[in-house]
Amino acid sequence: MLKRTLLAAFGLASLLSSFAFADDIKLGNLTISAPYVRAMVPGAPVGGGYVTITNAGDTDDRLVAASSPRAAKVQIHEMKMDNDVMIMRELPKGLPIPAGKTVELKPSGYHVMFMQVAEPFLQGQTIKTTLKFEKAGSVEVDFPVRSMAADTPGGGMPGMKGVNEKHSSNDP
Ligand SMILES: [Cu+2]
Repeated sequence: MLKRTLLAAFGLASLLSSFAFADDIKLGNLTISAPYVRAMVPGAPVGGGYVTITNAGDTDDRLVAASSPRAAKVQIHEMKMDNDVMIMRELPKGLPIPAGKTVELKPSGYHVMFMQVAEPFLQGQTIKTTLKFEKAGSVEVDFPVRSMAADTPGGGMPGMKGVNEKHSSNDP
């Protein structure tokens, strides 16, 4: 009897833990979850950051800016195919977070680009980053550093090595 109760309690606890995201951040109508950045190879000046943002409100919002003490500059980028070439560019007006929608920043898509990074991100570190939204305001998010290959379908981001402000990813 006791054993069964313990088992049930354990089962419930593990069920709960798989649904509860301790690092979810609420900011107004927005929920910011599952942030992470990729570890960087030594000497690489840029790193990509990923996060999921849900807008539960009935007004559109927009991720307009980001900053971090670990990077001289942080931009909001998109990656897409252009004439068979994967290109990456800044979204000058930021990334729309439409009402009632979830927007996922993920490899080969939208991302937060950490630029002019003096000390490469190492696995196990936490990169403090401030995300600024047009309506909801600003919030500090801890981005844990995951392995270089985290969530990568087929390797790292192309053309990420040595790219600068005006980067296309035509190079190997
Ligand atoms: Cu980028």
